[in-house]
Amino acid sequence: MKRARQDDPAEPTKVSRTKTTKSYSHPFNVRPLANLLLNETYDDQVRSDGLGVFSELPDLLLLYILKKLSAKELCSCSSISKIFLIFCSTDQLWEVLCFEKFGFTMPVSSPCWKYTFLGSSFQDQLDRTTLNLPQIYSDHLYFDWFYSQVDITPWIGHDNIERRSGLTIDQFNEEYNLPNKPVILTDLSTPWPCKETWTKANLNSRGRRVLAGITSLPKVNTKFQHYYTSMFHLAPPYTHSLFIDPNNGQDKITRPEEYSVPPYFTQDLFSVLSQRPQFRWLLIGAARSGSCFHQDPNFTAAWNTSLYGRKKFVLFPGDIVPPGIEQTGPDDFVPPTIVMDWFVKHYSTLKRGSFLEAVISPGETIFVPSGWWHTVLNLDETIAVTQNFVDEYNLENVCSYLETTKPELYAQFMGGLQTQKPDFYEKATKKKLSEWDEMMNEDDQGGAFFL
Ligand SMILES: O=C(O)CCC(=O)C(=O)O
Ligand SMILES: [Fe+2]
Repeated sequence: MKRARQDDPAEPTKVSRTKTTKSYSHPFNVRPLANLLLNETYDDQVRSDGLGVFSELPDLLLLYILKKLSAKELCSCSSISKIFLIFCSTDQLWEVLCFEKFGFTMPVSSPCWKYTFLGSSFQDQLDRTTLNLPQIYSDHLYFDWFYSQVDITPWIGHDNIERRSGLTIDQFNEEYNLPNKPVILTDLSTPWPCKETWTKANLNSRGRRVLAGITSLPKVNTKFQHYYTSMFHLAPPYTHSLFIDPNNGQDKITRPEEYSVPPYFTQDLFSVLSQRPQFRWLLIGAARSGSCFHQDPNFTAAWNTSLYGRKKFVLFPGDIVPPGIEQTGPDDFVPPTIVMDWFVKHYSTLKRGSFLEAVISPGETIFVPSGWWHTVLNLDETIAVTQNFVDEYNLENVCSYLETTKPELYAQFMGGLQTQKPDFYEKATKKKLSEWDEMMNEDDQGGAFFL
């Protein structure tokens, strides 16, 4: 969730004299919890007096209760005390109310949810500096706001992923696809019609409807134009993916003919499946939104081309679980839920060079090989296109993943390969035979082997 703009006079941001350190003063005088350690004179009584019996509750629980209130009730609670005013002004409470009130026809009136709900004139009347608000310490109240403000420029300019152009298909396969190594290709999208046609204005003018979802609210069928406006005015933390698939009717905003699959990625072994997993997406994201750490579905590889805006990628090889991720099984991991959260908490603690990172600019394509962990932060408003694919180079990874975790899909895939692409069926099954042979050979050399 990001709302406040740097130039909003109601959201003051102090810039220190040293220029390099910026101090972030929250509009309602909230500080991160850790700062409490620095305040020896802090008087806890302020919180107890302000919240009464509710001061016994942890902040998260109190916010959970306040989330049940209507706008009118929140406004009434705001007048109980200054501390209640601070809690009741938290933007996450107003996000839900805004979507209930406006759906995806949000008026573009304010960079924060509360004032969008109440109308911009209300914001004009409120001068928080005269309220003399007490300081309060809470991560739950502070960080949403902080993520919308924090300087992200130190995260730019450390690119260590190779950039290449003019590669032949053989060169690409030999240098990147076979070794499963990321690369940025700078010359692939030049002839694509979508470079002209997928502008914000043009996509909006196509007047289509999409099934759109936001946070925990149910998906709604809305005009793409409304969805787009709401999303960019009040940016949610995630990149939104809309399927590019003329057959399932989900996304008639774009058509596959508006771009062409770059020659390195045209092998598409999942095409043997009659019902294949979704594999191509239009990605739209506001600045500071993104995709949290993940490995791509079914261990497929992917290419991702930005058409508008810059995208920061951070990648780790499949056998190194990135910091901040708890992995308990192959398909079972808990990523940070907000991309900005990962960048703030983990990115700057990493040793430079111990992972891969780069910013891709419009027109550039990144190859994300099979199994690589990646997270993406949109530095600007972005429109991108991505496809996942299975080719002969990642076939083995995909097969061993499917065999252990999705046996039904595995059986369909093997069946499809056997009838439609027998060479690849052999390739997919040959590896297993040789493993079997190895075991038998080991057995020959003296090990006991029971069937
Ligand atoms: O937000 C992005 O561009 C990354 C998308 C991605 O990694 C994916 O769709 O798997
Ligand atoms: Fe991905």
